[in-house]
Amino acid sequence: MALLEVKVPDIGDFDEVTVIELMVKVGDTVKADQSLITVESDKASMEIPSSTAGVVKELRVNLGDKVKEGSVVLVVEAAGAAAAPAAAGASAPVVAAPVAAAAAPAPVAAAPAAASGPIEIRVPDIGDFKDVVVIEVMVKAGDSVKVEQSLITVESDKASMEIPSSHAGVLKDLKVKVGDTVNIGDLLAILEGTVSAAAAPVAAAAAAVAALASAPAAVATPTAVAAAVAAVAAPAHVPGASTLGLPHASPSVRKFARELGVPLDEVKGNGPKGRITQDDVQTFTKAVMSGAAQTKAQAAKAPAASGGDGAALGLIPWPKVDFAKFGPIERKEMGRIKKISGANLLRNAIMIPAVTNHDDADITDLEAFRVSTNKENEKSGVKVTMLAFLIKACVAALKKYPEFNSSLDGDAIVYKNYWHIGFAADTPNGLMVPVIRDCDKKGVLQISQEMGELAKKARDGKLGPAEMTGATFTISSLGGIGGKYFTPIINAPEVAILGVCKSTMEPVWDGKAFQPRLMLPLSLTWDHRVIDGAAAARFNAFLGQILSDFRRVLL
Ligand code: CAO
Repeated sequence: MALLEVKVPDIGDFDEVTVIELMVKVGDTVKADQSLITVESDKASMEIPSSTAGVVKELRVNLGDKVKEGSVVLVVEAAGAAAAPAAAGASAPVVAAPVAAAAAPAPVAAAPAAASGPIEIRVPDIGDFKDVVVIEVMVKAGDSVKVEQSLITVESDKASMEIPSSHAGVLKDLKVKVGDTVNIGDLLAILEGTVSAAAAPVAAAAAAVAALASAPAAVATPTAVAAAVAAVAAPAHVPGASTLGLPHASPSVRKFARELGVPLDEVKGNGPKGRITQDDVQTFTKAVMSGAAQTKAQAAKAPAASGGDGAALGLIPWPKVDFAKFGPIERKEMGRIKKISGANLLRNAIMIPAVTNHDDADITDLEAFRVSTNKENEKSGVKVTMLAFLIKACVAALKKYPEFNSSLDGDAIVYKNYWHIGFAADTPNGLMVPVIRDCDKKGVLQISQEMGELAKKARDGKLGPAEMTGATFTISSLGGIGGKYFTPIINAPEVAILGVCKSTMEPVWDGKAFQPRLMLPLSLTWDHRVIDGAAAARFNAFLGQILSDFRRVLL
């Protein structure tokens, strides 16, 4: 078996290009024409294919290496006679004819290269390529264009390249847009000419392309052609020509992203110099599919945490105000948790026909019991909180009024025979809702203990997804802070939520006299699609009865 060196083919005018991706490793079996590495200049990126089939024995390049024509990429043990250096008909970039040599007739690019007047700019000879896709348009009608300034970027499955203007002038009419496919000779743009002729380098490079195209078919591989076209598109320096805005990725990654419909400019590149790799595209796709991330297009359609622009709801646009006009400001991006919970709250606030009932519960005796229990249990380290009693009381009310422990599923109501209670926890990163499971089976002490542990985990940012899912009802307590009543937002797909505020001593009429009683304000928000107002009033009244005499929980 012969060992063959695979070398960088003729890459036109490029002195040195950088290796930005290694697509094979030692031990891999490669086919003839399979891409081995990706190289990149400031104007083009291209994949270098193998000239032979076989097994990779040695890699001679590393990421970041500079290579040029003739540099050895790797050593392959050829797979028998059949796979001797890729024969005619297949591609063979390593034997590409010297690109710059031939003095072929000047190609299509230029219409009469003279004087002023309309000038047609056409796609130069791009060899064997058919239907290359326009992936970026860098100019617009009205722009002044210089000779050699890049007009568009096109892409095949093996290379992306910029097509420059053969003339200077003012762009009158642009004939292509992103997504169009173009071929040799296609009209790209019409310029109003201002200078006399196409610049020599372009003409020379274009001639090189023509030479390549007129060479035997075997040499006109995508890579070689890409190199030649890149030579057309590779002036030493073109002010104003820019690849800015084009995501940094190899052609195959671009193609991969396009097939999946992934907006490449939204993908974070983790390759060298921030280049986007296939792994990055896959990670992005997984995140979008799992709901952990959104594309900009999705975010624009869905109401975002900050309100989106309301267009999806047919609302007038969100007011855009330059606050700095009125005084000093500081802008801070919202954290991840706030963004996620904001989007959920907005959906729930908009989509649920929610009503809130306010009521008071007399917790005088319960609070006395709580205080004495805590005294007795001082040594245990577990402090019983009012919220733990509320959870137990709510489970009793949910059992009596099962529609409060249900969810809507299309036209059906799903009643749950388990009682997992979520509680809103205020954390430095935003609101979180840990869930205590099977509260019907747990005592107040155990609930207090679990609540303390979960609240700590929430504040430390250590809650796992399983600890935040599966709730059948939620309680949001602001009792430790203050306030009288509020209107909590239902945590879909639940159908009700209880808001609790700070208890205060109030004079309560007992039929004969006013008595000082500790009253707890309750605010119950419920989904009117599932629950009626009368049921909500009964639920609150029942809850009040339990809280005023906790023995009822046992009934
Ligand atoms: N009335 C009067 N006092 C109350 C009370 C009430 N309803 N509820 C709690 N308190 C008291 C407690 O007894 C405690 O007092 P002591 O320290 O003297 O014993 C103090 O307030 C602090 O309680 P706490 O907040 O630490 O404990 P908790 O069990 O009441 O609440 C938790 C735990 C995690 C729910 C709470 O810390 C929290 O994060 N609350 C905010 C929830 C929230 O943000 N809701 C809004 C959601 S909508 O945006």
